[in-house]
Amino acid sequence: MALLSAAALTAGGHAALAAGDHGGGHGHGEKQADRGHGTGEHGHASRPDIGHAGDPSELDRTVDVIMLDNRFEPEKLSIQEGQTVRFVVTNKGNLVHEFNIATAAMHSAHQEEMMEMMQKGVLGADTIHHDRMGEHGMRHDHANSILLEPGESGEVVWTFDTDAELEFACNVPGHYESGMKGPIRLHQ
Ligand SMILES: [Cu+2]
Repeated sequence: MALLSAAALTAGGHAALAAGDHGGGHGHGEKQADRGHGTGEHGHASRPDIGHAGDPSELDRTVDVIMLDNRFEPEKLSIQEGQTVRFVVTNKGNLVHEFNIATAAMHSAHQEEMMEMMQKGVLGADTIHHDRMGEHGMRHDHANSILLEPGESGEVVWTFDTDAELEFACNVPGHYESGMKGPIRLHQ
C-alpha cells in the first residue's frame, strides 16, 4: 500500500503514464542530460527516466539483497531491460541502511536530504524515527527505495523500462562514500 502513494511521489509526472504503459520503450534520451551534474541543481523537473514502481503481480524475478556495515551483497546487479524485479532487502548490519535505485546524480541529491534528516533527529545511526518524519514534513517512502533499521527487511518492486545508468546505493550520511553502492547493469 505504501508503494502506491510512493509511486506518485517518486515518479512525479511519469506516474500516471507509467501505470498503463508496460514495456513501451520510448526513450527519453534527452532527460539523461542531467547525469553527471553532481551537486548542481537537482530539481525534480530534470529527473531522468529511471523506470517505475513495479506491479507485484507481474514479477519476472526476485533478488535477495543483504545490507551490512557498510556494503551490499551482491556487490553488483545485472538486470534485463524491461523486467519487473522484486528486491527482498534485509538489513543484517548494526546501522540504519537504505537500498535505493537511482542515478548517481539522484543519489547525490538524496544524500543531502538524508543528512538533513539526521541533523533534525529524524534519523539516528541505528534508529528511524518515523513519528518525527511527519513532524518535519519529511517522508521516506519513495517507491525506488527502502530504509531499514538493523534486523528489518522489506521489499522494493521496480520495473526497469529504462536505459538510464543506474546504481543501487545507501544514502545514509557517510555510507555511499564508504562504498555502499553498486552498479546496475541493464542488458537487452
Ligand atoms: Cu548504509
